[in-house]
Amino acid sequence: MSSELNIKNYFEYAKSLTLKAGEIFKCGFEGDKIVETKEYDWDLVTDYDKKIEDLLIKNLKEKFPDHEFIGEETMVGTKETPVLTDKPTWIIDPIDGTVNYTNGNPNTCISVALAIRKELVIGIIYNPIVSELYTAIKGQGAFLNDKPIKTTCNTELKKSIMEVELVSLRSRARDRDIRLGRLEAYFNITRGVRYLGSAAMGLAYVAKGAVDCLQMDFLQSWDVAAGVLIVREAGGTVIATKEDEYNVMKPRTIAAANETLAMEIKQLIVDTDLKTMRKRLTKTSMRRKV
Ligand code: 2AM
Ligand code: CA
Ligand code: CA
Ligand code: CA
Repeated sequence: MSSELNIKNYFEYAKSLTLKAGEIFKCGFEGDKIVETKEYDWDLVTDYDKKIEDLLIKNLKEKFPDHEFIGEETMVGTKETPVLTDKPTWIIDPIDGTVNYTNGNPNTCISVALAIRKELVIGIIYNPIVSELYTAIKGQGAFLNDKPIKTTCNTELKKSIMEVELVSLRSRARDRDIRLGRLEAYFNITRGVRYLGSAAMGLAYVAKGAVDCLQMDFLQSWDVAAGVLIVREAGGTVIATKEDEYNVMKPRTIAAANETLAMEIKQLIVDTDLKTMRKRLTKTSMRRKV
């Protein structure tokens, strides 16, 4: 069993290591870097993504040799599907918002989380460019630069600012009309729609109340693990809008907000998706008739 004391030790070490990694992050942000495209020309990776992930994993491994690791750049290289075991597992995104990072846009960060027995117990999101360190230990609240943070208690979508994610519009052509239908609904219903371009920063913004809620699709565990715990510890919830139970290893379609607002988003998604499918069916049958 990992005692509270162990978790505190893991946290203190990971926090100081993340701050150190932040110095490298800043060097790459301000200076020269090698930028490569992955599968698509809008999906980028830099030499700093790899440098930062290597630094984090190498040091954590040395300090905690029996722990497991899931890091974006390591996993993508192996093409394996990451699996969470009962062992303490660090879930790492060395640069979340790499496209912003390469453009000198400060909405980008390092995301580090620890799960023990498949439960998130530590979340750290660090944006070295604006010096924001978001932290959470399970059961102990969420903090921005050591000051407690809370999600908003706004329970009406029509009075909410909503963070969304638009990458899936490009990467998943077959879901395009579903996503566009939802976006139209968000535009019509909410007070405003925002897109930062960093999933982890989006969750951090929900946690500190800079946006009321967030809805995103097709993310990976490393995009969200730290942010999920930080939102929960800030009094909010993260739900799977398609499944009954939220699973950090399958964060396909999620909503984050206070409980009431998250449930309102879930219902809106069900209703809007149904409308889109009906429209799709009508279009298909009209085409057949012509
Ligand atoms: P990344 O920068 O670590 O790749 C951008 O909208 C957000 O979506 C970022 O958090 C980005 O993480 C994430 N994302 C997930 N899948 C992506 C993809 N295939 N291409 C670009 N960004 C992706
Ligand atoms: Ca990436
Ligand atoms: Ca990411
Ligand atoms: Ca990344």
